[in-house]
Amino acid sequence: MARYQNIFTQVQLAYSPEMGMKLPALDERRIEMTGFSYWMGKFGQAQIGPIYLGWLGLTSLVFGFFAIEIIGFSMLASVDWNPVEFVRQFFWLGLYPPAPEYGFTPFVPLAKGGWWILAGFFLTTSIILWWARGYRRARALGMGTHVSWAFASAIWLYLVLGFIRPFFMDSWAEAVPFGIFPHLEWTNNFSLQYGNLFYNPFHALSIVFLYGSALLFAMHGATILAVGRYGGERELEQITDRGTASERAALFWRWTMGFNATMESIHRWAWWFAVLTTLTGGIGILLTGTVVDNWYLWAIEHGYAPDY
Ligand code: 07D
Ligand code: 07D
Repeated sequence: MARYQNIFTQVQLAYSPEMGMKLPALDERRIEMTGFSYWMGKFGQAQIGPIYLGWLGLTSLVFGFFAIEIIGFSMLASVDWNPVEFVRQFFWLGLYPPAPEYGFTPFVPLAKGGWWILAGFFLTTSIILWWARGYRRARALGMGTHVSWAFASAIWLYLVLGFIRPFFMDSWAEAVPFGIFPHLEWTNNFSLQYGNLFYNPFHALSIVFLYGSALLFAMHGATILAVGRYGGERELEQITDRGTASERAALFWRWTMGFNATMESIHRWAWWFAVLTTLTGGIGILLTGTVVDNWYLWAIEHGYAPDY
């Protein structure tokens, strides 16, 4: 049997499915249906299922479906219910929040932004239920809840953009519209309106962590692949034994830059960089228009931009 396995040489098991260990917290809500897929096996495990779909997962999907329906039908209505135009113009169609005269009141006529509030409510409910699902599944497996807290950081930025900042600005009109290009236009206009986001130091921090995440992911992914021939992805033996893939991986970085992460610390680096991208981002957006009206003027005043 091939010992050095990669995407081209791997052996795919297709016998009785692996059902996982017996856990007291696992109940009948697990759907025991399983199957095998050759092509999924090229990307990850060939085995599909069993999947757990409890109430949190089910309700999350239902609310997500409501949100997508509202967004989709609003977009369809905006092209006079013409399906051909809907497909042709899809990337440019949008569902917009209420105009500034409605302030932050929840009671807005549906056609005047009420649909946006409703869709946002359903999407947010769906996302929060999905968060809770992840948290509960991790607990049921006796794991830490790191995935959930990283997801919470993304949800923080999402909530700042669509709810928390509009609340402090007392206007739904500040929130992001739904739609592919409409949300990019919002991003561009936001930067222009508040004096160029490049002068917002939290935007800069967020970029540092975003770029840092890509760099760390590239380094870590590449390092583990490079020691795949020594079984680098089988982590436990790697940590305790000498002369292993893990030790070579560490030595590679110590030789090239004089310092190396450990098997544990590299994952902490990755987690923190990803989490801090949206955490600092959310702070930067929340400060915009509430505390700072024009980042360029702010930057000149604080010696962050040159005063030409
Ligand atoms: C690869 C994992 C898979 C996830 C995907 C996203 C939807 C939305 C909705 C048709 C990395 C699925 C998308 C379900 C469909 C409708 C109504 C994750 C991966 C493939 N953006 N943004 C995109 C969202 C904001 C910005 C793409 C969401 C802010 C820029 C996609 C949110 C600002 C660019 C998308 C959100 C902003 C994009 C690819 C929420 C500032 C691009 C995303 C909930 C942060 C890029 C045409 C991707 C693009 C892009 C989704 C918020 C800026 C449609 C769901 C308001 C500058 N954004 N975005 O791959 O190609 O993520 O746009 O907050 O250039 Mg965005
Ligand atoms: C959006 C978190 C929410 C997502 C959630 C996921 C679903 C889909 C379905 C999978 C992304 C929900 C998922 C619903 C599920 C399926 C099928 C994370 C999100 C909960 N910028 N900029 C950032 C750069 C400029 C602007 C961050 C670079 C200009 C605004 C990032 C440049 C102007 C905002 C970043 C650049 C401008 C940002 C986003 C360069 C436009 C934000 C981080 C080189 C002209 C956001 C503080 C992120 C932010 C943001 C990068 C330029 C505007 C680091 C590299 C000057 C308004 N920008 N930007 O992870 O936090 O987003 O700012 O020019 O709001 Mg910027």
